[in-house]
Amino acid sequence: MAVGYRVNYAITTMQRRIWITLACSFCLTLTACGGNTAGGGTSTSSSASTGGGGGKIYIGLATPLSGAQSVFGEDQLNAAKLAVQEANAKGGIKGRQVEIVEGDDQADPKQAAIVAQKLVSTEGLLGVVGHFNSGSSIPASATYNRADLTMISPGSTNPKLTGQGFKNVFRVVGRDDQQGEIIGKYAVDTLKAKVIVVLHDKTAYGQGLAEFFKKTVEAGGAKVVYFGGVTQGDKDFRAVLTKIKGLNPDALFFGGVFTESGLIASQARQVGITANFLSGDGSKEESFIKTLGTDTSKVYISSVAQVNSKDFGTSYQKTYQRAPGPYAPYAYDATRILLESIAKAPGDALPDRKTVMENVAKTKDFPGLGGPINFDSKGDPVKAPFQVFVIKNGAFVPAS
Ligand code: ABU
Repeated sequence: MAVGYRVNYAITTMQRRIWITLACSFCLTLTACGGNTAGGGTSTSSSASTGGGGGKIYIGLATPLSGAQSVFGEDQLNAAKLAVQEANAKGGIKGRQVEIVEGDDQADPKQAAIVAQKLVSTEGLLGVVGHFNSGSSIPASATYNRADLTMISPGSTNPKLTGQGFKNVFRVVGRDDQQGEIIGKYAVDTLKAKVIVVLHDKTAYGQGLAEFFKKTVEAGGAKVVYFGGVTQGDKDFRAVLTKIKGLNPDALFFGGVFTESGLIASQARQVGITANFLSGDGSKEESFIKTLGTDTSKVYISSVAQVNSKDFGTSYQKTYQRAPGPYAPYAYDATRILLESIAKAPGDALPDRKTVMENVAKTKDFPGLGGPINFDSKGDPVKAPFQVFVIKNGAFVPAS
């Protein structure tokens, strides 16, 4: 069935991963899900390869697999594995089994650059699903670009990613200029916010989304009375929140991920801020709700549109004994698009990396879980909606 490996190589028997320590500072792993490990998978050749590593096909999955955001990465890995297992069960691609080469970027731009270099150097690797964080995808994309290696991000939403003119870069989610507009309009049009505070985590994603949100609410007539950054990893935001309380805002927006947003939302309540709390897709994670506690009123989170695919949900639940997270369907679709683009090459021979990239660009009405997927000339999906969620009975549900 599906096979894969993690380069930087550590393997647990239980997870059937072979871990070979190459360097302690990064982690790419080859996950074996029933097949052999790939000989030659650590080749330093950056040339496009046909059938390196024993006639298998290798694709990369680059995402945070350890660290605070690993919940996102594991979800994407699970989904990619499902797509690969399905392809392998049907005989593979051009008669070859597919393996996933996992790259753990730890949601860290520096680690992402190292992972990208390792993936580029992996012989026989024909494309990458990833990265997740915009701050990782943007620097990694230049490395992949130099090697004509396709990357399809299942979650990076910063517009800069596809604004660089790279022909190898694609994503299956929308952009933060779109998301910022949706949540910004929700703040002014639906919540009638007039005095707004905007915080962000100083990352490419968080600050970028905060800027798009600010632009939208100001265009809508609201006043942004404070715009500032906080530090990722901090746990106590009460000093800045106490200052913000004195500004008497009616809305507080945070651009960043759940690791900080849950704390900020709950500590805002603790210091007496009663304003609406808004954030983006990086906050749509169950632990945000747990951190927030019982008072989940006046909380509004924009995110990628919820994909309701019964078959995928059932298959994911059966395989992993839990429901898929918001990016699982996107990682599943990104993986299937990559595999289809490899399969499209005529004959039995495997395409080179450039051909895969060209085939991805030609994707036409790919049957994604949320509807047909097409890419524009930048590599953005033609249609990739966002929606606003609230919390009801301990779960995110679309706002009415
Ligand atoms: N889109 C939310 C989190 C991933 C990113 O950094 O874009």
